Amino acid sequence: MGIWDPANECMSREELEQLQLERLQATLHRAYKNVSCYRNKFNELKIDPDDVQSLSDLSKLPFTTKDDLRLNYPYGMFAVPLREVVRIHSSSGTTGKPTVVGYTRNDIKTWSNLMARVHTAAGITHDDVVQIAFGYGMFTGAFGHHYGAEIIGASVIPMGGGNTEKQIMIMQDYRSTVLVSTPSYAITIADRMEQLGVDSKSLSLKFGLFGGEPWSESMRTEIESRLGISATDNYGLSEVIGPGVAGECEYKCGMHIFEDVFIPEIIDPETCELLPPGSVGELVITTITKEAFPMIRYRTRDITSLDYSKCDCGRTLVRMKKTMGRSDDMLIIKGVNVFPSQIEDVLVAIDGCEPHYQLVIDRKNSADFIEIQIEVTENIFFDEMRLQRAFIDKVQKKIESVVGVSVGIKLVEPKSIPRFEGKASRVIDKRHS
Ligand code: DLL
Repeated sequence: MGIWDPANECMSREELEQLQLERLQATLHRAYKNVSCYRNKFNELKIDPDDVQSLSDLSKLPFTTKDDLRLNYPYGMFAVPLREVVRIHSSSGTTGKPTVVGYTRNDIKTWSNLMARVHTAAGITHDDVVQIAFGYGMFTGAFGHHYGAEIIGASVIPMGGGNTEKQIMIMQDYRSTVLVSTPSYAITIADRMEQLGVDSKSLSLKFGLFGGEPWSESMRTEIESRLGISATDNYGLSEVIGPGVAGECEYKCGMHIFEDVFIPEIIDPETCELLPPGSVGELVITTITKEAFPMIRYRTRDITSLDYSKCDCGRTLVRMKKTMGRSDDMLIIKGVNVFPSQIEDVLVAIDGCEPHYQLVIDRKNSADFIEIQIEVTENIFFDEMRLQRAFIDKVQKKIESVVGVSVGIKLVEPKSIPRFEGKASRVIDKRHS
């Protein structure tokens, strides 16, 4: 498969590090000069941008967090005057004010180029018809994918999120070859197709580019077989650029991070210490080419690890593993750390479980208790009690062996768990209500 930007995606590590250092130094100077939040933080630690003489000096710099963005709402983190900003997006904060991000004309070019890399790595070419099923609006997902697909010359259908039946009709009539959405929406579409009696083989669909939320390998297998496509993962976040930070190639062995534009680090989320290559921890990203909204050591809260080994696709860029989820989504059940994605991975692989589930956390006799509500296929739901009991036992044992805490299982009727058109929200925590 092709590589969109071989000069930047296949550099030797030595060349790449030299480029990163030059770009980092330029970014630090610009941020220090133009953004008071960075200037104040650097001054407090008595750090001058000139103190960064090597990439390893990056670890001396302070982190940037979502709180910094909130405190500087709306435009305080911008490094250019508003007249140079051509686009504003914001992230979907669940509490308080959203965070606002800006792009100059050059930033939009950078973003489009990054997204062209994501699409090319996933196998998309100018012959494809790309149906974007993300909401166009403040969310960065739709615009980013739209620009990338358009730049490589594919035919873009800006369908937007939701309206599942229409999505399917457009897929049939316009012969879409690529679906871009969240993985959970891909499942919603597959379900609806099944209900409508639409066979995926009758469609022209070949590829799915999914991102915006964690999803397990089992979910990938499920989506690939139900939609008859090759599904790749792509990652990003609005604070850093939107989608386009990293994407999988055809080998699907981690998402290549575009290191000529972003420097990734992995830290221990508790101690904030930098961890050695290969360790699992929180991803921290520094942008090194962005003009309007440079981010220095932004704490993403996403838990992953980095793999520097060679990839057969020819890209020399480091790969990040599928994220386990965000450190703030991690559940602490009886003192044990549990990621919803671990539970999903087990569930989706079990025959008879639908990929629709909800985790309800509560306190029972003053101890944490997690109940997993799982939608099951019709035949299991209506099976006799004895068989249902055996099924529950099997699921319970499998999950407990993976997460290491006891869990309760409740089978629920087909189609009773909410479906998602955007990012899924599967955890109901009743402990503090
Ligand atoms: O979700 C950007 C995006 C859109 C990426 C479409 C990929 C596709 P935000 O709304 O700011 O931006 O949310 C960012 O979503 O910190 C992760 O926790 C999560 N996330 C995004 N992509 C993935 C992924 C967009 N592939 C937050 N796997 C991030 C796991 C993901 N989590």
